[in-house]
Amino acid sequence: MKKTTRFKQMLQSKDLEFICEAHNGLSAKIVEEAGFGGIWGSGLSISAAMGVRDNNEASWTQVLEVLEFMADNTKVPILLDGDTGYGNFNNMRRLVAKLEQRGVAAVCIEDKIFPKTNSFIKGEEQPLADIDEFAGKIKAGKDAQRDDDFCIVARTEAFISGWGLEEALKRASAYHEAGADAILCHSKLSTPDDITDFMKEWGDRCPVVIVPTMYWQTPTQLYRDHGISMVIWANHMLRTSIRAMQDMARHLVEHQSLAAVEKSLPTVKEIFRLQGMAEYERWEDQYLPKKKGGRAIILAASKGSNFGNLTDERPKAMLEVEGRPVIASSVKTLREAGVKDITIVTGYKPEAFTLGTVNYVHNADWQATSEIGSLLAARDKIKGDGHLVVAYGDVVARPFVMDNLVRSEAPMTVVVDYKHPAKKTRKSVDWAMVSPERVEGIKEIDYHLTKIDDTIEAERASGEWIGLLGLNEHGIDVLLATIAELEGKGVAIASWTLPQLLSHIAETGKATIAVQYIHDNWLDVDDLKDLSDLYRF
Ligand code: SPV
Ligand code: MG
Repeated sequence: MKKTTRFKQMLQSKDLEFICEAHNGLSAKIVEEAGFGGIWGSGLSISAAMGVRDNNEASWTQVLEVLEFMADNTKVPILLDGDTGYGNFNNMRRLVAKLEQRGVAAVCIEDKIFPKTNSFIKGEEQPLADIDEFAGKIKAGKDAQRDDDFCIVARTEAFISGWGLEEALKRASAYHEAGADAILCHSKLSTPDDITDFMKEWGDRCPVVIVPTMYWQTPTQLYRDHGISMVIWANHMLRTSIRAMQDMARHLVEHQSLAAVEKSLPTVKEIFRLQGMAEYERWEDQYLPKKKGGRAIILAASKGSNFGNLTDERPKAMLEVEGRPVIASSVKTLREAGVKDITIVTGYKPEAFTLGTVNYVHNADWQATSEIGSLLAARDKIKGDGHLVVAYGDVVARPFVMDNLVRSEAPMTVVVDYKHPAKKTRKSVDWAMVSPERVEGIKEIDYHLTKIDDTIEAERASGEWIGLLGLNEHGIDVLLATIAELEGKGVAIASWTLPQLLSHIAETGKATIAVQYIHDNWLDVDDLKDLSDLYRF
């Protein structure tokens, strides 16, 4: 049902209806969630929340901006307190048009002079509008509305300004005749006498709305008994929040601690809920490209043999450059590529690993086993949704390298540097043999790995495997099946290296291992020179 139709129904229903003040998108949501069927866009509260007076200090378009947030954030109708209509008949026409465009169901205008002052401030001193002029304004508004159900509530301030019942009735009749959908009869008395006097004479000529801010002690049944249509709780969200904020601010100044108050507060999660984060997350799932790098296993069991006593207390993956462990760079790059579930396999000095946001698995047999032994220590993490990255703990690559790897569609993918110079200090290099032979400048060729071997001569190799392997769900199945098959044959698979296993898979044709070529943009940390390179990386 349209908000306008709903509001009109509320006005016209036989039941006494209640709407409650809100002054921004959040309070509007809170009012709606509490169960109110409608919202009062209070001029007093909206201006106060802006830090200005209820004297039309905020421009009408500024008020409109607030109303738009309120309407966007709720499904129940909003009755805007439109003050005097912010000008004459012409301003009223434009106001109604804009309110309809922004999803506001109804507007209430009061018979005072622009710029107005709040009714509870020197009410007697505020001149009333000329009756005919105000009736013309109502007509103009009714003629401007495009939606038949948009409502205009005409508010008379006859009691507020001290004119009394006769004037109130005269004005209400004129406004009703001009087309107003309801009359708001306002009073500043602490008793409901103005209202009950009015209702006795007015009868059921058209719906009557009241604002019992001052006669707050009146039992609600009295309004029913007098045939009132709608009650507006006009400022109670604002006043509640003022008290809560004052108390909290004073407490924090005084105690400089959250300890005594935290438990009394809504959680930060509750803020997120009110902001509709659940909806955002559904949209994220629907519209953001799915990052495939679901999980990563980083093999970091080895000590590192070229660092002398630097590795007495920690493995090379935990050596620090500028206060940051080597492996933290890999973790950061993985995260940036969307890989959230990261497991580090430790061996040597597991207690040295202090990164907080990753999982750890320990390969207790790290000295007797090799890379596959470490990988199998994290066996539970191999299978799962989406992509798996297997990385050496001492390899650092630029984010785009990792990004391309997790986006690969191939069952298995390795990253190969096509001309990384073999470093003299290193005992072995994982030379990759790739087919077909690389053609400079052409990207569309599907290169695949035939072998990784550290015994062939550099000149024969297509490049160097940099220690990054990506697998999709099919690739993971092949990897696990291959391991199971080898274990079944009694092969001591735990002592195999990753290159051995990848070569076996390539050679037996169990899966095609795609090659992503890069040049530079990565390094592995084998010695002190590498560490200083990482400093500049
Ligand atoms: C408002 O809420 O801004 C009103 C009601 O106009 S009153 O403050 O009672 O005038
Ligand atoms: Mg007001």
